[in-house]
Amino acid sequence: MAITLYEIVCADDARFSPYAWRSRLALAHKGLEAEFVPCRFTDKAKIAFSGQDKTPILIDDGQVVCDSWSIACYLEEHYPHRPSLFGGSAARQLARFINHRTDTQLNPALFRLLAYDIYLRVDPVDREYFRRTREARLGRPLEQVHAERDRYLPALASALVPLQMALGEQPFLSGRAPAYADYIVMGTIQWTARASELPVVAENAPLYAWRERMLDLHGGYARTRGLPQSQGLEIPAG
Ligand SMILES: N[C@@H](CCC(=O)N[C@@H](CS)C(=O)NCC(=O)O)C(=O)O
Repeated sequence: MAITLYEIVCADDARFSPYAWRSRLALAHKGLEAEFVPCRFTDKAKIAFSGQDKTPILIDDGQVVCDSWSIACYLEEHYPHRPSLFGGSAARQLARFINHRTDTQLNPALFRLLAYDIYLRVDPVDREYFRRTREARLGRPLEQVHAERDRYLPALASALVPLQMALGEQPFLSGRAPAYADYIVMGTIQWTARASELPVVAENAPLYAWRERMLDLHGGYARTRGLPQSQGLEIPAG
């Protein structure tokens, strides 16, 4: 039975969820095909079967797995003969650290810069929900956060420093070959690229060269999949 992944989409069908991109890249790494089911933020009834209200959600052989980290662990355990996502238990624990660091430092630093762009890109039916929940999180109106964005750039630059340093020394965060830690951070890069025009990655930085390598992986998966409908090169939903 085919694997299914539920994920949030923009109004133009672009796939921009940083967490769903982690799962997409984990599936590609394992060489697993999947069907991708688009969800709006307010499509809570559509995902109620999962017993919680967030995506990504993976369904495989009747098993429902929520949360991108749990999905990665599930894929690693259930598809052990395919390329390893972590490369051993110590590497898995380090990837977990990268997961926490990205969720608590990098993504929040970026979210303040992206929030208003995302608001403009989500489906119109999601706008009131997105504004209400995100303004509660940010503590002020989206327009105000947008107007103040220059003030948030130093925090983003500082969250990127350890990534730039690591990638100046090795081709991937995981060393010579990409693994799940790379997919965690690439999810964030895809989120930015698909939801905004924000130039997060300067062209001459190690992060830029890494992103190019990441975009090329798995037959150019991150370059060609999940694009807005108007730019879809091949399988628009996949
Ligand atoms: N820890 C979760 C976070 C998932 C998450 O926050 N997903 C967002 C989409 S990117 C969501 O479903 N939000 C629904 C909402 O805000 O109502 C993971 O790693 O999968």
